[in-house]
Amino acid sequence: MADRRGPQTLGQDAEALEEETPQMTTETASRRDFLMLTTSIGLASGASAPVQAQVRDGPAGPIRQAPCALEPQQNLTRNLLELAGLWEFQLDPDGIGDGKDWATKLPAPRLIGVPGSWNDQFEDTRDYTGVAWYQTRTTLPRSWRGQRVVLRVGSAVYHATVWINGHKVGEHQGGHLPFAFDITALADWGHASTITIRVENVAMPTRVPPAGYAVPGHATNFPDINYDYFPYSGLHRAVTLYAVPKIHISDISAVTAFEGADGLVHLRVSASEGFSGAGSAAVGGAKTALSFKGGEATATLRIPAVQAWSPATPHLYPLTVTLGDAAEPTDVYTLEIGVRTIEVKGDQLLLNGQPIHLKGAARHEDFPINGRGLNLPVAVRDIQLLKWIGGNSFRTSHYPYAEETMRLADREGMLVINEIPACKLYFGDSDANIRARLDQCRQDFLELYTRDKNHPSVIMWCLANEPTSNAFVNNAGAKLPLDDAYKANGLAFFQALFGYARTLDKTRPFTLTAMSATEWSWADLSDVLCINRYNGWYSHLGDPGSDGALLGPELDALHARTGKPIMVTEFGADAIAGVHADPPEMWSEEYEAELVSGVVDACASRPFVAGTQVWMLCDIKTAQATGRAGGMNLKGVFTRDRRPKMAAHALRKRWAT
Ligand code: BDP
Repeated sequence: MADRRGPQTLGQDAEALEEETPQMTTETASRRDFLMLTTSIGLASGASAPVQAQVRDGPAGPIRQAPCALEPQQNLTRNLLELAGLWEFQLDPDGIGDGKDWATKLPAPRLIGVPGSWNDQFEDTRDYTGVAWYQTRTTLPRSWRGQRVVLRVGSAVYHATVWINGHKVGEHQGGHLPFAFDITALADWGHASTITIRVENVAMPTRVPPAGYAVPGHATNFPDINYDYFPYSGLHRAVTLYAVPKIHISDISAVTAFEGADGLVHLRVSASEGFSGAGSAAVGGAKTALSFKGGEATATLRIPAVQAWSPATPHLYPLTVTLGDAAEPTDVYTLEIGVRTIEVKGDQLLLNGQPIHLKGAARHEDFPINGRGLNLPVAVRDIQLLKWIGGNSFRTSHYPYAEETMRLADREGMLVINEIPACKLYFGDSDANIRARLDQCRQDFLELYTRDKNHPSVIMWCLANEPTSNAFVNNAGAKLPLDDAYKANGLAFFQALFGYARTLDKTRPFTLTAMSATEWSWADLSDVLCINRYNGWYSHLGDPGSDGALLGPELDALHARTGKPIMVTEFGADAIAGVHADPPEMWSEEYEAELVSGVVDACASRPFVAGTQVWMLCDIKTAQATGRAGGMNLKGVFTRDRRPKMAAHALRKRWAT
């Protein structure tokens, strides 16, 4: 049953929240959440938590977590085998597979494309979010023997359990981020290995994004979720096996700065096995020796007459780190970096010391049939569409995007607001639920930061989208008034989350995006205030000019109160491509174009507005709902098949010319 107890205070200060270990609870799971009882996730994360998934009962020696800081690469010392293709697949709606050893062999599988969401691949899986099993077989090449062999999953939404040859190696919770296990101890040389991954995406109030907290009988969506994108499920990104030398580079952090015309690269490298010994690093003609002690080495490299990274000149430098002797390296890894700085000064966001205005869109990873599965041509095309409208930026609404997209953004000079999956957080249920969500948010940020910290395109982290102040709806559909405990819960939560995130990254600003009813005490923790506004759509119906007209004074007041830079990170209207009306009517292309133009003009005349990002780049699939024609959110300025609507032309006129 969903928890309907009123808001409770978490304890007033964030520290108390930070220190106690959050507990996953079954208390609030709804009936269909029976899985909670069988999977028993038992989170254990926090400021000092290990980065990756938990490790379970591998029998043949220790199964070790593998860091996901470095995307696997094929080079002189490393090998990479991607397991994309047709996998065996079986739904398990009754949760019987564990007891019947499906990890060894699925009894009645069909074939499925990986990567890809399962939902649109079959008729009976469209709205299914329960347990499903994936299985494939491959043979490890003999040449990998003696190396560390790692299995890495790029994204499994939402909870995954992994087996090799029937031995459980670990679990991971939270979609959209990679996790990996060192499976060397289980490698069966000379025989085919069976890899099994059980995935489920059941909506629960203890998950992020949370779902299932609305009062029963008042479901507003089908499937019943509380966020506005389809709950696509499955193996969404590459599953890879890779081999690295026993002593290998496990992490690289490169923080850049300028000194006169030179670029500085402050480097921290981690190596496995507590390696102590020599290495080297090279970037942009600069070279340095590295001296490892206990697996760590630091150095600063100076690139003379550096070319700074920016949207206009997205110059990237290959940074190569070597372990051991450069002529006969133990391990080598090459990473592309950009030299740039980002900071907030007064009411300005400064890139390389100069005020920058972000123009662009929020997006989704969404395309027919693939669902949320990796689709490289679409990822490439979307950045071209952003450039076509004159954009220089996007937000990874509402979850981390594929690593390939982040590399594309670096190369194409896109400024990225990188968001964890904390969409529509809620603070009105039990302490235990709120703590479980905080725990997951911290884990998500830790994993995202670890994965994306070296991308020059990432200029800001977004720790939540539209935490809800007004979503607790009673059976009559009325919104319940907020009480002080609810507000205090939210504030303690965000103090803990922002505080934790700021200990990891001291070089980038943080934000959350605030809807009109989000508590200002929460949003004010941001370095750049980000607001989402839908005047002319959810209010002021039929008046497309209202958003721009109302935003102007609101922005001025916000600026006067806080003195911070402000971004409008969402605004828009649904438009059915091909529907026209004069005078403009809701759902017509003219209405969307007029609304969007009004907001862009209101922002353009205010120098403290650091960015304007339309909601959204392309139409997306979402849950079925009143107001979601065809199960779609149609606020794209391009259609789902990437054709421009009038609003895209209006933006192009303003931004690209
Ligand atoms: C905002 C949300 C976004 C929705 C959008 C909308 O951040 O996820 O899709 O509104 O309603 O509230 O279209």
